[in-house]
Amino acid sequence: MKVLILGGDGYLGWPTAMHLSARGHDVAVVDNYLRRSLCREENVEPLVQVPNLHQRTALWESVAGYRVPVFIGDLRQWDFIEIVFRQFVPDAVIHYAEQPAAPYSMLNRSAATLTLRNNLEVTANVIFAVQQFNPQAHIIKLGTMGEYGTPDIDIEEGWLEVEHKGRRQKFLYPRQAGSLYHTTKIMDTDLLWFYVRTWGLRVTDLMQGPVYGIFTEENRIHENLYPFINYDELFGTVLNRFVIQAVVDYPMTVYGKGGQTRGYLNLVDTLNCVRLSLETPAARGELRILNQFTETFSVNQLAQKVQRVARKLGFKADIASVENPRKEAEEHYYQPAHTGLLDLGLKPQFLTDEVLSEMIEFAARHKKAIIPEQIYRKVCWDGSSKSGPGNG
Ligand code: USQ
Repeated sequence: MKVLILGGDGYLGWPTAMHLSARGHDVAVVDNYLRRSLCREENVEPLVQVPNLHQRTALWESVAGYRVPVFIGDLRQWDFIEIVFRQFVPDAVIHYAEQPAAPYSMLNRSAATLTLRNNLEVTANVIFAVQQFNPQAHIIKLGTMGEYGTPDIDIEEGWLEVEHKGRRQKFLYPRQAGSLYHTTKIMDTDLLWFYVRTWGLRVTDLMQGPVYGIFTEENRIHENLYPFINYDELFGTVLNRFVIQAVVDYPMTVYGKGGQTRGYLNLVDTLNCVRLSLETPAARGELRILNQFTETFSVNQLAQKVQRVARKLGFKADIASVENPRKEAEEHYYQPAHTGLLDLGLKPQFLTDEVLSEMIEFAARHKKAIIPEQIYRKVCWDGSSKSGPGNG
């Protein structure tokens, strides 16, 4: 298939580009380096320096033989997205092109409006471009488990059958996000659902949990093919952060009581989930929603797992309970369904001691690059944070 990956520079976008091209798909990548520039603005660095997309695609072609064309530009600009879709009419669009970080979206007013504008306008442009250039194309959109929040009832896979005064109908499962970023994902889902109903688009919305991991089959060939690994409070996800904290003797930052439970998955499983969704597309006029995670853990359980494995490797790996900068339930019910991707054939890569050891050993080899000041800056979600250049 001709697959256009939007957000091809990111933690998930670049590994997906390699994975799909290595499996025979004809892939092109698009990015405007938004995440790189936000990290620079906020003075945060990834664990390993990541070559730009032109350099990475040239390297990928030289080591693996697959050519991946690159488009650099802003998908909010119609002129740009039009050029991309004219030059590379896709059979499928994988849409990762969003400001992806919940804490960044809560930093200040300008970070909030950037997140809103970027995420919603790009999704709207993607919808219009697909409708204009290939209405048959399958849109695979990265949503988030955070759209559901942490309700006190079981979470279904996208939809809920409601009985009201003797009549029944299926609706989108109630959504109540915990950050502005997660709220933009709800709005994305609503936009897509509207155009699925109105224009008969073909959409898969993947409700993904926090992803961890560094290695994929493809990036083991060369270290310049590794993805971004952020460990700072704004852009890093919890397990990657704990691994990096453990190797620099920074007590693992469990926020509050640590009972916050989420559905996690390995980076390798993200790739397999996206590929399985691509190769068995949604029907025309269908919004297919799949909950994309393989295991649930509380933050305490994650910290304890990292501690156990890191101690075997000789690290102190202490755990601290720090003041929670976020507004979230710290103890709650969590029972989300996740059978759709297993039915499509997903064989999960669980969080084993071996997986953790390999991550910890990798972080230890890059220990010199870790800047402890980036780890906890307390961006308070209660509206009291004033940090950042765009607070005006
Ligand atoms: N947490 C800690 N200590 C830390 C960092 C996080 O206790 O040092 C806690 C958070 O408070 C939260 C949980 O760990 O309860 C997960 O936090 P996270 O930063 O790993 O994940 P989150 O901000 O929710 O966002 C990430 C991705 C986002 C994706 C989402 C899936 O950045 O793109 O949509 O995971 S989900 O969480 O299911 O909504």
